[in-house]
Amino acid sequence: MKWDFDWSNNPQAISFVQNTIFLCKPKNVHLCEGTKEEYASLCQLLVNQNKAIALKRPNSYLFFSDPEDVARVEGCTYICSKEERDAGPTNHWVQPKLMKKKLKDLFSGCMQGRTMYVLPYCMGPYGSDKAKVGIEITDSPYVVLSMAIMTRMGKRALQEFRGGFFVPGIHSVGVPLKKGEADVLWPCNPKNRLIVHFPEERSIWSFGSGYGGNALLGKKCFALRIASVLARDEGWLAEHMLILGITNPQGKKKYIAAAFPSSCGKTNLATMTSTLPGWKVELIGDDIAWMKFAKDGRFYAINPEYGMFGVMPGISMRDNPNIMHTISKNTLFTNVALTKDRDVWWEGLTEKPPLHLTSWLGERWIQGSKTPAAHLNARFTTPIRQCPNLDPAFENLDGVPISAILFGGRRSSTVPLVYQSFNWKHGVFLGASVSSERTAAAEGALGKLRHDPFSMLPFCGYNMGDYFAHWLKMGTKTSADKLPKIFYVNWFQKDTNGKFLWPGFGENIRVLQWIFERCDGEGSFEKTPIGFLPKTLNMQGLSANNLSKLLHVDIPLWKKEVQEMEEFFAVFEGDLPQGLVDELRELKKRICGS
Ligand code: GTP
Ligand code: SPV
Ligand code: MN
Repeated sequence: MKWDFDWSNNPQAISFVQNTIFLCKPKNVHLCEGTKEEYASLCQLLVNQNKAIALKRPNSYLFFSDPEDVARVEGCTYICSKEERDAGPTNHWVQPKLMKKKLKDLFSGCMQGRTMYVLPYCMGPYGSDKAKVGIEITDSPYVVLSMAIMTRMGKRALQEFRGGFFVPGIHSVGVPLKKGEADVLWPCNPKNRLIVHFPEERSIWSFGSGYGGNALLGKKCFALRIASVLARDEGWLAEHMLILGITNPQGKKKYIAAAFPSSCGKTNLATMTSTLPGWKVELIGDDIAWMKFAKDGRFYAINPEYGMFGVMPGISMRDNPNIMHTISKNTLFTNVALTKDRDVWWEGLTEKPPLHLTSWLGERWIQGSKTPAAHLNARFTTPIRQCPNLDPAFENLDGVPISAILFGGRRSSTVPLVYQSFNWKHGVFLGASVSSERTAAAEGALGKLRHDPFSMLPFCGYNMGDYFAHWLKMGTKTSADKLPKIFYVNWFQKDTNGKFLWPGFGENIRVLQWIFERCDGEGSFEKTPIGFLPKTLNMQGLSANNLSKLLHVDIPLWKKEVQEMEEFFAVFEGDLPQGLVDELRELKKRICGS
């Protein structure tokens, strides 16, 4: 085989590629350079095979996935640490040797008749000592295009390998082709799906799915599951968090990180247009943050990604003009509907759908149809640099200093619009106690309440009890005034008719203003059993009718909440750090009086 550029500075990379060729037996091997021409020719190939539809938007394409391959599959996701205890009670675990054997059987010859693509990529800005590199090997050209947008992928990334550490990831759709056998439009192998992480080896194996977090290995698999293990070992944090910059009317700026579970508002908050005059929000990241202490004792965060893989339904010019601009070109759409004039449509884009559409199932769809035209987890994949509110510090090598950390979930009752933790330890408890109604971002029953600590339940690469302890420990490494302040938010309370009580989106700036002020020790607040609540918010230009409901702490509901938490935390048995045991006991005392 001819190597069209130099990998010789990393012998491990070469043997990883060679071993994978030997195992998977592809028809061709393509080492990705990451050029525009390469991208264009892959798009053309997919259009020629009817796997992609060229859209009216410049350089944009639509894909329909197999109806059985539409979201992350947490039931098939494994953390195969050497010891079962290190995967913890919230991860699936199989003994690594057994899992390796199973994987070798599955991957053996799995790329027959297909091209194997080798993607070197960098998570984080080139030259940053916070950045880390990986190689994804995949037999899905859709994955190549997506990774080309989501990461810094190609020849340039190889320079960052510096002869050393990289995360190897092997991905296959799991559908070998016999000689002359025709391919299907979205190959996948739902019966044999496995998304496997070997934390000690820092390696990833993914089989059978071509969708999102299952297949774009730089994202959840590397930047969260493997990186959380690296972060534990090296003393930093890899989190499922957006990062945004917020500037007040006087021109003072702060950075905020926020962890909300999948499909609970990270992309929309990080890209929002403020409705309050003079306040501005700018985007650093919409899904993942890597945070480290700097010499000045503060946390600095980078966004390891280079694109956004965002939820499509609900995005509109009214609620999110920045995203609408971002996706106007160079964007991949998956599982949205197709209009007659080769554009895309999804529920929420316009009040009324067009008369005729092709649904995400590839079927004729007419106005009034009972099933949605776009899948609930339909997504856009778009270059983050196209976002009009991108922060000038986006590629700062050291990252940006974090003043506040927000936790939150989708809760139709109980949890008020916003409250502040008493201190770091109580804040870690708030993170650990996040629960949220389930969304379409992963398989499972929609709307069902589940605990999702730090919004990391599906993404923590080790024992979550140890993860809580790691967070508590981070709070002891600097003085309290340098630690980010911790808050809990909930945009999703509903009235008895099921209508949202809070308008959300750009109006969330009112909550961010209070948070901004609290970081400076300002802003009105009162102490309640659950934390500090605002006495009021800046409601200029908006009806304050619902505000008292939104900021109410309902004690009977909180009694139930405490009971729920006790049941959930019991799962960790002896692995739950004492600090959290204490916090839960104190909360119970404040709520129940005993
Ligand atoms: P992942 O990419 O899965 O991690 O999701 P995310 O956390 O980035 O969520 P995203 O911003 O894409 O929002 C998901 C859904 O929540 C969309 O349907 C949005 O319309 C809706 N949403 C986001 N922000 C708000 C808000 O402030 N209020 C309400 N009511 N809905 C919101
Ligand atoms: C999430 O589910 O949190 C996502 C989408 O961001 S995926 O990349 O598919 O995991
Ligand atoms: Mn996410």
